[in-house]
Amino acid sequence: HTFDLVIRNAHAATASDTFKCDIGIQDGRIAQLGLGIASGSKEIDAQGAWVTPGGIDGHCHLDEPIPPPLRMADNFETGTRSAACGGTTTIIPFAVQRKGQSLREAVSNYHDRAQDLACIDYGFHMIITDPSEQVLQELPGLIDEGYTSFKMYMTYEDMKLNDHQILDLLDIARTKNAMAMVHAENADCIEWLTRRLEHQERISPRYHAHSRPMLVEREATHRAISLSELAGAPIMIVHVSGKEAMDQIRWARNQGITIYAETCPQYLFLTEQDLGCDDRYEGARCVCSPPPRDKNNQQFVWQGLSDGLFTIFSSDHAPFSYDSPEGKKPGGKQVPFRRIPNGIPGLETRLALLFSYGVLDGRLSINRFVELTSTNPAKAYGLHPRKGTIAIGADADLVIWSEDPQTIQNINLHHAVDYTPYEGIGLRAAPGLTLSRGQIVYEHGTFKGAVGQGQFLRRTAPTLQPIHSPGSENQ
Ligand code: DUC
Ligand code: ZN
Ligand code: ZN
Ligand code: ZN
Repeated sequence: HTFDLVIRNAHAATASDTFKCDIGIQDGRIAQLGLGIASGSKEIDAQGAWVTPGGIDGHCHLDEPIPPPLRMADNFETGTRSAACGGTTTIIPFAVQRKGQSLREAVSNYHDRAQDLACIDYGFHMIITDPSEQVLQELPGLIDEGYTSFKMYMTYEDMKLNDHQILDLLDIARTKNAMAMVHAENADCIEWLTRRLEHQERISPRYHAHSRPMLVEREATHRAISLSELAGAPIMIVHVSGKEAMDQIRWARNQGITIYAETCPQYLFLTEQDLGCDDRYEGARCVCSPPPRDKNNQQFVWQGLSDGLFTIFSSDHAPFSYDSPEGKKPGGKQVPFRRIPNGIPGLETRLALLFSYGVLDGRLSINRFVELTSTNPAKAYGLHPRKGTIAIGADADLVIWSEDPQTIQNINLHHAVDYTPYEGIGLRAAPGLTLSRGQIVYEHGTFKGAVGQGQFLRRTAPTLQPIHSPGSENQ
């Protein structure tokens, strides 16, 4: 046989094309595309189903060390297993710098956490929490070694940076051509609102949303844009939740400022009401930051996905079990919203939700779907063209879609979290088979991969084109 594996009768989609073909795979890479190609040692008949590049989740949190009793439910084994079962073949989680720690220590700690456990390929963004003089000197070397992106927080007491610190880091992003990611929420406004709510004894989960309204995101988004403009370095604004933040991004692009933007499933499928309409604690399940907004904002986010305002679509998977002293009930207790760990799981459901409600419901072209979930994250984070496309020479990271109606149920998911915020949502399609470098890692409900098979990806500089106005590209 000529190939290790041939996928016959694929309806392939990339960010720019759709075509019917057979896909010849050799040594983990795509070796030939065409109709009637030679035989493989193994053959899979896709029977005309959609075949897309494996998903790249450019924003997820796994096994981050956090103060006890809290602990993330997913480590690199359960997290990557869940990702693979949802059609994702590459993840870029975060290596968090603790205060006083060098970036080198932070990154090597994460290698230890991932190395023997990851089932799919991975890189690390750094999270910089302490940009001391030594850290500013050390950062360029780490970028050269393939950690070509880092995240900066404008909120969270233990993570937040001030504007001066952000400018120092953006200056390095500019000279080293790294991708700077920004979590844009105004910390002082959130703290002031939180204290006011606490004085009013408004502490149940639903008040989390009241403590961080759109205004605090809008302000920080505009400030992040200003800092980006001042430093002359493009930024990726992560987890954009609705219209007012989107308006700032559109404004920036109309000024000729290159701003990239990410959104996530929670801003399409959840609303503030999911945090509760009364004081019941169940709403803690959907506590994440920024919080989900309202139905109107969901429609604006859909519009931004279709018209090019958004560059990428990621999960922001942050895995805390609900009924757990390590998760949403710290120490076993129902706590005031201030102390509920922020984040929801979503690695496994990201692609099926966007494919069903975006592509099959006619809101997005299949090409735009591929761009948002795979090609653009590959370009933004220096993995393209090895990852993020179907092309000769690219890694054989592929999804064969199955258009069987089904319902999301946590019992069918492969993460270690005890709930999904998307329980009961219907799907028109889901990944039926996932290949990671030519190996089947998921097939019809069952994980087929192997622990430790994932490889660390040394990444290059971003290769996204500058964006100067929404809709001027990506369509
Ligand atoms: N918000 C974050 O900033 N990070 C993790 C999860 C969340 O909700
Ligand atoms: Zn052979
Ligand atoms: Zn964030
Ligand atoms: Zn996050």
